[in-house]
Amino acid sequence: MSKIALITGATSGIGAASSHLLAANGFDLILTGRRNKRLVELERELASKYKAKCLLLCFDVTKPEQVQSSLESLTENWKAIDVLINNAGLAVGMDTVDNGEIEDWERMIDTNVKGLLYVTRTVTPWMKQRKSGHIINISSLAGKEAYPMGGVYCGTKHAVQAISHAMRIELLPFSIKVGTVAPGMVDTEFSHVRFKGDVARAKSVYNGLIPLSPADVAETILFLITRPAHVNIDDVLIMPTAQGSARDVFRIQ
Ligand code: NDP
Ligand code: 8X3
Repeated sequence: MSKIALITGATSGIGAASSHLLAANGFDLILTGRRNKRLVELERELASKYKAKCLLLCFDVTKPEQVQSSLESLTENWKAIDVLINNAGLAVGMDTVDNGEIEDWERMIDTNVKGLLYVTRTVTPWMKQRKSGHIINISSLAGKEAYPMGGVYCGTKHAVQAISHAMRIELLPFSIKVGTVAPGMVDTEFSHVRFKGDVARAKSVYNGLIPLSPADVAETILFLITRPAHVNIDDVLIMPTAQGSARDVFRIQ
């Protein structure tokens, strides 16, 4: 029988790449995001390339009622989720704490922290009942270190690390694995969102270096979720070769 994986933020970047790789490896997929058109296109592509079985749920992770009612609409078969990938997330704006936009902070905290919690709160009881499951939370290099102008984003990803660690301990009696994947720079729509559609600024982030691709991160996720039952990889920091820390990047001029 195929395993079932639920991926939040499947419409772009790391989530879309993970959807492709998991479909290619025989997973049935619950794909979620706010952009329904993209979900529909993704489902069509995965069906034609890999004959994948997909179920689409279009919801906003920041809205607890939407999260709960969408997930509760799943049939019992689909509720038997083996792998939950909490990937939906974003950075909005770059500024010092005294100048930051409150609306930007709220979007980051609501999506990266509260959204992850809402989804996890609904799915985890189903895993506990079956005494089986694996939760992968997508953190960031920003969950390992802080950098100026990114304080709130870094705070949300530090929260993801802390929440994941606590969940890992809470879920020990249920044989549920919890792991974090913390990437450095990945070339996705991330910078486009962070810089609010400023294409030139978003592109400049990756000037003169080769960033991680979303597929690089997806391969790491696949490795984690295909270890034997007695092995849990708690935490992975994955970086482009050209990046040594949030602020140490080697660029070819
Ligand atoms: P993308 O912008 O390409 O993808 C983000 C995904 O999150 C989209 O599918 C988007 O879907 C979804 N999303 C955002 N807000 C919401 C919401 N309110 N409700 C539901 N879904 C939402 O970026 P990445 O692939 O790079 O980001 C994925 C994760 O990786 C994030 O958690 C990010 O913080 C993390 N990360 C990214 C790094 C990078 O350099 N790119 C590095 C380290 C970590 P939709 O808009 O359709 O809702
Ligand atoms: C994204 C990586 O270094 O821009 O999570 O914060 S970084």
